[in-house]
Amino acid sequence: MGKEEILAILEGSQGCYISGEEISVKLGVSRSAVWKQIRHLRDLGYKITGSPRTGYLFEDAPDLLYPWEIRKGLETLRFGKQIFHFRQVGSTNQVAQDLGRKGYPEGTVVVAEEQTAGRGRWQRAWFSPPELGIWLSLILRPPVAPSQVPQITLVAGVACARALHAELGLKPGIKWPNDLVFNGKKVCGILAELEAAAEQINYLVLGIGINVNQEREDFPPDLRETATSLRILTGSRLRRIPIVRRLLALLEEEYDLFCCSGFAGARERWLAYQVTLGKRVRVHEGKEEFFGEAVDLDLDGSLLLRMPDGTMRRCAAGEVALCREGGQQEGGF
Ligand code: BT5
Repeated sequence: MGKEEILAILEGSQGCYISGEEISVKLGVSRSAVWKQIRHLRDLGYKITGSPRTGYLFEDAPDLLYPWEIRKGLETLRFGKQIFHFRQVGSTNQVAQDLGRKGYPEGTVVVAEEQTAGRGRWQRAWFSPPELGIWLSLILRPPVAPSQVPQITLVAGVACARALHAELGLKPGIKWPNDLVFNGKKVCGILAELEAAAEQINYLVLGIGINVNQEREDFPPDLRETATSLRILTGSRLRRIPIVRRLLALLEEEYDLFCCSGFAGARERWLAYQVTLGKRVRVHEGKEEFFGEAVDLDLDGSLLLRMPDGTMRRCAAGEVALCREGGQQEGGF
Protein backbone atom coordinates (compact mmCIF):
# COMPACT_ATOMS: atom_id res chain seq x y z
CA MET A 1 0.00 0.00 0.00
CA GLY A 2 1.35 3.39 -0.95
CA LYS A 3 0.40 6.81 0.31
CA GLU A 4 -1.31 7.57 -3.00
CA GLU A 5 -3.89 4.81 -2.50
CA ILE A 6 -4.70 5.85 1.04
CA LEU A 7 -4.89 9.50 -0.04
CA ALA A 8 -7.35 8.58 -2.78
CA ILE A 9 -9.62 6.87 -0.22
CA LEU A 10 -9.37 9.76 2.26
CA GLU A 11 -10.05 12.42 -0.37
CA GLY A 12 -12.85 10.31 -1.84
CA SER A 13 -14.71 10.21 1.47
CA GLN A 14 -15.79 13.80 0.79
CA GLY A 15 -15.65 15.54 4.11
CA CYS A 16 -16.77 12.51 6.17
CA TYR A 17 -14.83 10.50 8.72
CA ILE A 18 -13.74 7.13 7.48
CA SER A 19 -12.73 4.38 9.86
CA GLY A 20 -9.29 2.81 9.93
CA GLU A 21 -11.09 -0.53 9.64
CA GLU A 22 -12.76 0.47 6.37
CA ILE A 23 -9.49 1.71 4.90
CA SER A 24 -7.65 -1.42 5.95
CA VAL A 25 -10.31 -3.68 4.37
CA LYS A 26 -10.31 -1.64 1.13
CA LEU A 27 -6.55 -1.86 0.85
CA GLY A 28 -6.10 -5.35 2.30
CA VAL A 29 -3.61 -4.21 4.96
CA SER A 30 -3.58 -4.07 8.76
CA ARG A 31 -5.02 -1.13 10.71
CA SER A 32 -1.60 -0.39 12.15
CA ALA A 33 -0.20 -0.14 8.61
CA VAL A 34 -2.95 2.40 7.87
CA TRP A 35 -2.06 4.36 11.01
CA LYS A 36 1.60 4.40 10.00
CA GLN A 37 0.76 5.83 6.58
CA ILE A 38 -1.53 8.45 8.13
CA ARG A 39 1.35 9.58 10.35
CA HIS A 40 3.61 9.70 7.30
CA LEU A 41 1.08 11.81 5.40
CA ARG A 42 0.81 14.21 8.35
CA ASP A 43 4.61 14.52 8.35
CA LEU A 44 4.36 15.45 4.68
CA GLY A 45 1.99 18.29 5.60
CA TYR A 46 -1.44 16.76 4.95
CA LYS A 47 -4.14 17.86 7.36
CA ILE A 48 -5.87 14.70 8.52
CA THR A 49 -7.78 14.79 11.79
CA GLY A 50 -8.80 11.81 13.88
CA SER A 51 -7.18 8.73 15.32
CA PRO A 52 -7.38 4.94 14.93
CA ARG A 53 -10.30 5.05 17.42
CA THR A 54 -12.39 7.83 15.81
CA GLY A 55 -11.48 7.24 12.18
CA TYR A 56 -9.92 9.83 9.90
CA LEU A 57 -11.05 13.02 8.21
CA PHE A 58 -9.11 14.46 5.30
CA GLU A 59 -9.07 18.25 5.60
CA ASP A 60 -6.41 19.68 3.32
CA ALA A 61 -3.35 18.97 1.22
CA PRO A 62 -0.24 21.13 1.64
CA ASP A 63 0.69 23.52 -1.17
CA LEU A 64 3.83 21.57 -1.98
CA LEU A 65 4.81 20.36 -5.41
CA TYR A 66 4.72 16.65 -4.64
CA PRO A 67 5.02 14.52 -7.79
CA TRP A 68 1.93 12.41 -6.97
CA GLU A 69 -0.12 15.60 -6.58
CA ILE A 70 1.11 17.05 -9.88
CA ARG A 71 0.35 13.78 -11.67
CA LYS A 72 -3.25 13.69 -10.38
CA GLY A 73 -5.32 14.81 -13.36
CA LEU A 74 -2.24 15.75 -15.38
CA GLU A 75 -3.33 15.88 -19.01
CA THR A 76 -0.11 14.92 -20.76
CA LEU A 77 1.14 11.85 -22.56
CA ARG A 78 4.86 12.22 -21.81
CA PHE A 79 5.70 15.38 -19.86
CA GLY A 80 5.76 14.88 -16.11
CA LYS A 81 5.44 11.11 -16.14
CA GLN A 82 8.63 11.13 -14.11
CA ILE A 83 9.04 13.97 -11.62
CA PHE A 84 11.91 14.60 -9.20
CA HIS A 85 10.94 16.84 -6.29
CA PHE A 86 13.34 18.63 -3.92
CA ARG A 87 12.66 20.71 -0.82
CA GLN A 88 15.87 22.56 -1.57
CA VAL A 89 18.34 22.30 -4.42
CA GLY A 90 21.09 24.40 -5.99
CA SER A 91 19.48 24.66 -9.41
CA THR A 92 16.80 22.43 -10.95
CA ASN A 93 18.52 23.03 -14.30
CA GLN A 94 21.72 21.56 -12.93
CA VAL A 95 19.91 18.46 -11.64
CA ALA A 96 18.05 18.06 -14.94
CA GLN A 97 21.33 18.34 -16.85
CA ASP A 98 22.81 15.55 -14.78
CA LEU A 99 19.70 13.42 -15.43
CA GLY A 100 19.83 14.28 -19.14
CA ARG A 101 23.42 13.09 -19.27
CA LYS A 102 22.40 9.85 -17.58
CA GLY A 103 19.81 9.24 -20.31
CA TYR A 104 16.54 10.15 -18.60
CA PRO A 105 13.79 10.46 -21.20
CA GLU A 106 12.19 13.49 -22.72
CA GLY A 107 9.50 14.89 -20.45
CA THR A 108 11.35 14.19 -17.19
CA VAL A 109 10.68 17.03 -14.77
CA VAL A 110 12.71 18.40 -11.87
CA VAL A 111 10.93 20.70 -9.47
CA ALA A 112 12.05 22.35 -6.23
CA GLU A 113 10.45 24.30 -3.42
CA GLU A 114 13.60 26.41 -3.14
CA GLN A 115 16.76 26.98 -5.18
CA THR A 116 19.91 28.21 -3.49
CA ALA A 117 21.77 28.79 -6.76
CA GLY A 118 18.91 29.44 -9.21
CA ARG A 119 20.36 30.84 -12.40
CA GLY A 120 19.33 33.04 -15.26
CA ARG A 121 21.02 33.69 -18.57
CA TRP A 122 24.68 34.73 -18.71
CA GLN A 123 25.45 33.54 -15.15
CA ARG A 124 22.89 35.85 -13.61
CA ALA A 125 21.13 34.78 -10.43
CA TRP A 126 17.46 33.81 -10.25
CA PHE A 127 15.81 34.55 -6.91
CA SER A 128 13.94 31.37 -5.87
CA PRO A 129 12.62 31.56 -2.27
CA PRO A 130 11.01 28.53 -0.57
CA GLU A 131 7.45 27.55 -1.51
CA LEU A 132 6.61 30.87 -3.14
CA GLY A 133 7.22 30.07 -6.78
CA ILE A 134 7.49 27.37 -9.41
CA TRP A 135 11.11 26.45 -10.08
CA LEU A 136 10.94 23.72 -12.68
CA SER A 137 13.14 22.13 -15.34
CA LEU A 138 12.16 19.85 -18.17
CA ILE A 139 14.37 17.53 -20.22
CA LEU A 140 13.77 17.64 -23.97
CA ARG A 141 15.39 15.72 -26.80
CA PRO A 142 14.19 17.69 -29.80
CA PRO A 143 14.76 16.22 -33.27
CA VAL A 144 16.06 19.52 -34.65
CA ALA A 145 19.39 21.27 -35.19
CA PRO A 146 20.98 23.26 -32.32
CA SER A 147 20.36 26.43 -34.34
CA GLN A 148 16.62 25.95 -33.74
CA VAL A 149 16.90 26.02 -29.95
CA PRO A 150 16.04 29.74 -29.72
CA GLN A 151 12.73 28.87 -31.38
CA ILE A 152 12.06 26.21 -28.75
CA THR A 153 12.57 28.77 -25.99
CA LEU A 154 10.05 31.04 -27.73
CA VAL A 155 7.68 28.07 -27.99
CA ALA A 156 8.13 27.54 -24.23
CA GLY A 157 7.41 31.23 -23.63
CA VAL A 158 4.13 30.87 -25.53
CA ALA A 159 3.18 27.81 -23.46
CA CYS A 160 3.93 29.69 -20.21
CA ALA A 161 1.94 32.72 -21.36
CA ARG A 162 -1.02 30.53 -22.32
CA ALA A 163 -0.83 28.68 -18.97
CA LEU A 164 -0.86 31.88 -16.90
CA HIS A 165 -3.57 33.40 -19.11
CA ALA A 166 -5.76 30.31 -18.66
CA GLU A 167 -5.17 29.99 -14.91
CA LEU A 168 -5.52 33.66 -14.01
CA GLY A 169 -7.75 35.06 -16.71
CA LEU A 170 -5.13 37.80 -17.06
CA LYS A 171 -3.11 38.16 -20.23
CA PRO A 172 0.65 38.31 -19.72
CA GLY A 173 2.95 40.08 -22.15
CA ILE A 174 5.98 38.38 -23.69
CA LYS A 175 9.07 40.56 -23.85
CA TRP A 176 11.45 39.22 -26.48
CA PRO A 177 12.69 36.62 -26.33
CA ASN A 178 10.67 35.04 -23.52
CA ASP A 179 10.27 37.05 -20.34
CA LEU A 180 6.69 37.10 -19.15
CA VAL A 181 5.66 40.47 -17.83
CA PHE A 182 2.64 42.23 -16.41
CA ASN A 183 2.74 46.03 -16.62
CA GLY A 184 6.43 45.84 -17.47
CA LYS A 185 7.30 43.75 -14.39
CA LYS A 186 8.75 40.27 -14.77
CA VAL A 187 6.79 37.33 -13.43
CA CYS A 188 8.47 34.46 -15.29
CA GLY A 189 11.85 33.76 -16.86
CA ILE A 190 13.04 30.89 -19.05
CA LEU A 191 16.53 29.47 -19.35
CA ALA A 192 17.36 26.90 -22.05
CA GLU A 193 20.62 24.99 -21.64
CA LEU A 194 21.83 22.80 -24.44
CA GLU A 195 24.06 19.74 -24.64
CA ALA A 196 24.94 19.14 -28.25
CA ALA A 197 27.65 17.51 -30.31
CA ALA A 198 28.36 17.68 -34.02
CA GLU A 199 25.22 19.56 -35.02
CA GLN A 200 23.03 17.19 -33.04
CA ILE A 201 21.18 17.93 -29.84
CA ASN A 202 21.85 15.40 -27.14
CA TYR A 203 19.41 17.00 -24.73
CA LEU A 204 18.01 20.38 -23.90
CA VAL A 205 17.03 21.51 -20.42
CA LEU A 206 14.28 24.05 -20.27
CA GLY A 207 14.22 25.89 -16.94
CA ILE A 208 11.17 27.89 -15.99
CA GLY A 209 10.82 30.18 -13.00
CA ILE A 210 7.43 31.65 -12.10
CA ASN A 211 6.85 34.00 -9.16
CA VAL A 212 3.60 32.86 -7.60
CA ASN A 213 3.00 33.78 -3.97
CA GLN A 214 5.58 36.44 -3.13
CA GLU A 215 4.43 39.70 -1.63
CA ARG A 216 6.34 42.81 -2.59
CA GLU A 217 8.50 42.65 0.57
CA ASP A 218 9.49 39.06 -0.20
CA PHE A 219 11.60 40.30 -3.12
CA PRO A 220 15.05 41.69 -2.41
CA PRO A 221 15.05 45.50 -2.72
CA ASP A 222 16.86 45.46 -6.08
CA LEU A 223 14.03 43.41 -7.64
CA ARG A 224 11.02 45.20 -6.14
CA GLU A 225 10.63 47.65 -9.02
CA THR A 226 11.20 45.13 -11.81
CA ALA A 227 9.64 41.88 -10.56
CA THR A 228 6.12 40.89 -9.64
CA SER A 229 4.21 37.76 -8.66
CA LEU A 230 0.83 36.26 -9.44
CA ARG A 231 -0.25 37.01 -5.87
CA ILE A 232 0.60 40.68 -6.21
CA LEU A 233 -1.34 40.76 -9.48
CA THR A 234 -4.46 38.94 -8.32
CA GLY A 235 -4.50 39.94 -4.65
CA SER A 236 -4.81 36.32 -3.56
CA ARG A 237 -2.62 33.39 -2.65
CA LEU A 238 -2.69 30.75 -5.37
CA ARG A 239 -2.15 27.01 -5.33
CA ARG A 240 0.85 26.16 -7.45
CA ILE A 241 -0.11 22.61 -8.42
CA PRO A 242 -2.88 23.49 -10.93
CA ILE A 243 -0.52 25.99 -12.56
CA VAL A 244 2.20 23.33 -12.90
CA ARG A 245 -0.28 20.87 -14.43
CA ARG A 246 -1.55 23.43 -16.93
CA LEU A 247 2.00 24.46 -17.74
CA LEU A 248 3.12 20.89 -18.48
CA ALA A 249 0.05 20.22 -20.63
CA LEU A 250 0.58 23.36 -22.71
CA LEU A 251 4.34 22.82 -22.95
CA GLU A 252 3.70 19.36 -24.35
CA GLU A 253 1.06 20.66 -26.76
CA GLU A 254 3.22 23.53 -28.07
CA TYR A 255 6.37 21.40 -28.22
CA ASP A 256 4.66 18.58 -30.14
CA LEU A 257 3.19 21.09 -32.61
CA PHE A 258 6.63 22.61 -33.07
CA CYS A 259 8.27 19.20 -33.67
CA CYS A 260 5.55 18.16 -36.16
CA SER A 261 4.84 21.38 -38.02
CA GLY A 262 7.59 23.88 -37.26
CA PHE A 263 7.65 27.32 -35.70
CA ALA A 264 4.99 29.15 -37.75
CA GLY A 265 2.02 28.39 -35.46
CA ALA A 266 3.83 29.28 -32.23
CA ARG A 267 5.13 32.45 -33.92
CA GLU A 268 1.54 33.60 -34.51
CA ARG A 269 0.67 32.92 -30.87
CA TRP A 270 3.87 34.64 -29.72
CA LEU A 271 2.83 37.71 -31.74
CA ALA A 272 -0.54 37.74 -29.97
CA TYR A 273 1.20 38.01 -26.55
CA GLN A 274 4.27 40.08 -27.35
CA VAL A 275 4.83 43.57 -25.93
CA THR A 276 8.12 44.37 -27.69
CA LEU A 277 7.22 45.16 -31.29
CA GLY A 278 6.53 48.76 -32.15
CA LYS A 279 8.66 49.90 -29.20
CA ARG A 280 11.98 51.66 -29.03
CA VAL A 281 14.43 49.25 -27.43
CA ARG A 282 17.93 49.17 -26.09
CA VAL A 283 19.79 46.00 -27.02
CA HIS A 284 22.86 44.42 -25.44
CA GLU A 285 24.41 41.86 -27.74
CA GLY A 286 27.78 40.57 -26.60
CA LYS A 287 29.77 43.68 -25.78
CA GLU A 288 27.72 45.86 -28.09
CA GLU A 289 24.88 48.15 -27.08
CA PHE A 290 22.54 49.87 -29.51
CA PHE A 291 19.09 51.43 -29.82
CA GLY A 292 16.49 50.69 -32.44
CA GLU A 293 12.81 50.13 -33.05
CA ALA A 294 11.63 46.53 -32.73
CA VAL A 295 9.59 45.91 -35.85
CA ASP A 296 9.07 42.17 -36.30
CA LEU A 297 9.81 38.63 -35.18
CA ASP A 298 11.64 36.87 -37.98
CA LEU A 299 10.59 33.40 -39.12
CA ASP A 300 13.58 31.94 -37.22
CA GLY A 301 12.71 33.71 -33.95
CA SER A 302 15.19 36.60 -34.24
CA LEU A 303 14.09 40.11 -33.45
CA LEU A 304 14.16 42.51 -36.40
CA LEU A 305 15.11 46.08 -35.58
CA ARG A 306 14.96 49.30 -37.54
CA MET A 307 18.10 51.28 -36.72
CA PRO A 308 18.13 55.08 -36.41
CA ASP A 309 19.69 55.32 -39.91
CA GLY A 310 16.79 53.35 -41.39
CA THR A 311 18.69 50.10 -41.98
CA MET A 312 17.37 46.80 -40.60
CA ARG A 313 19.28 44.70 -38.12
CA ARG A 314 18.63 41.20 -36.84
CA CYS A 315 19.12 40.31 -33.18
CA ALA A 316 19.39 36.58 -32.49
CA ALA A 317 20.42 36.39 -28.85
CA GLY A 318 20.58 39.68 -27.07
CA GLU A 319 19.11 41.33 -24.03
CA VAL A 320 16.38 43.81 -24.78
CA ALA A 321 15.08 46.62 -22.58
CA LEU A 322 12.01 48.49 -23.63
CA CYS A 323 12.31 52.29 -23.59
CA ARG A 324 9.45 54.39 -22.34
CA GLU A 325 8.51 57.59 -24.11
CA GLY A 326 11.24 60.09 -23.26
CA GLY A 327 13.96 57.43 -23.40
CA GLN A 328 13.54 55.96 -19.91
CA GLN A 329 14.04 52.25 -19.56
CA GLU A 330 11.16 49.98 -18.59
CA GLY A 331 11.65 46.77 -16.64
CA GLY A 332 15.43 46.92 -16.55
CA PHE A 333 18.08 44.37 -17.27
C1 BT5 B 1 15.88 34.34 -16.79
O1 BT5 B 1 17.15 34.81 -16.89
O2 BT5 B 1 14.89 35.02 -16.79
C2 BT5 B 1 15.78 32.84 -16.66
C3 BT5 B 1 15.34 32.41 -15.32
C4 BT5 B 1 15.16 30.92 -15.22
C5 BT5 B 1 14.91 30.45 -13.83
C6 BT5 B 1 14.59 28.99 -13.78
S1 BT5 B 1 14.00 28.48 -12.24
C7 BT5 B 1 14.13 26.82 -12.66
C8 BT5 B 1 15.41 26.69 -13.46
N1 BT5 B 1 16.55 26.44 -12.62
C9 BT5 B 1 17.43 27.47 -12.67
O3 BT5 B 1 18.52 27.50 -12.01
N2 BT5 B 1 16.99 28.41 -13.50
C10 BT5 B 1 15.73 28.04 -14.11
P1 BT5 B 1 17.53 36.31 -17.22
O4 BT5 B 1 16.76 36.78 -18.41
O5 BT5 B 1 19.01 36.31 -17.28
O6 BT5 B 1 17.03 37.12 -15.99
C11 BT5 B 1 17.75 37.18 -14.80
C12 BT5 B 1 17.50 38.54 -14.16
O7 BT5 B 1 16.14 38.62 -13.72
C13 BT5 B 1 18.34 38.78 -12.91
O8 BT5 B 1 19.56 39.38 -13.25
C14 BT5 B 1 17.45 39.71 -12.09
O9 BT5 B 1 17.59 41.04 -12.52
C15 BT5 B 1 16.06 39.27 -12.47
N3 BT5 B 1 15.50 38.31 -11.50
C16 BT5 B 1 16.13 37.41 -10.71
N4 BT5 B 1 15.25 36.68 -10.01
C17 BT5 B 1 14.02 37.10 -10.37
C18 BT5 B 1 12.70 36.73 -10.01
N5 BT5 B 1 12.44 35.74 -9.15
N6 BT5 B 1 11.69 37.42 -10.60
C19 BT5 B 1 11.89 38.39 -11.49
N7 BT5 B 1 13.13 38.80 -11.85
C20 BT5 B 1 14.17 38.15 -11.32
